Amino acid sequence: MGANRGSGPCPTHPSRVRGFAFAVAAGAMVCASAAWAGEVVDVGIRDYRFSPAELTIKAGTTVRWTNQEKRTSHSVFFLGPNGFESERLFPDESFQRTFHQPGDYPYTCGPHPEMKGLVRVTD
Ligand SMILES: [Cu+2]
Repeated sequence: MGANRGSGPCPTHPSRVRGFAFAVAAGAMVCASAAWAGEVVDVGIRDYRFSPAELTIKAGTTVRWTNQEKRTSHSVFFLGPNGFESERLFPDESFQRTFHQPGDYPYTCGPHPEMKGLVRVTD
């Protein structure tokens, strides 16, 4: 039972229709509807970089990654024991995750491990 338990994607608010599948695969999760009212922060993906690569947000905030490339697909791949990978994002597609638990959430891109990002969640 890690500290990040319960901070996975919200199963009742999937960012994409097919997102439900990995939400279930990620295991038991807490999904507070109130969190949906939280702020949404955008992270762009272009030129093989997450922009901004590092982000500090308050718990309850949703981060939305959008692929802004012309033709390259990427994913958002969270590392660590509760890690999981988003589906592949093609240009103009996005993925979002609401962070309920404070902590550091390092991530990379499945097909491009040289891409690095970090979401820091505070109280
Ligand atoms: Cu990538």
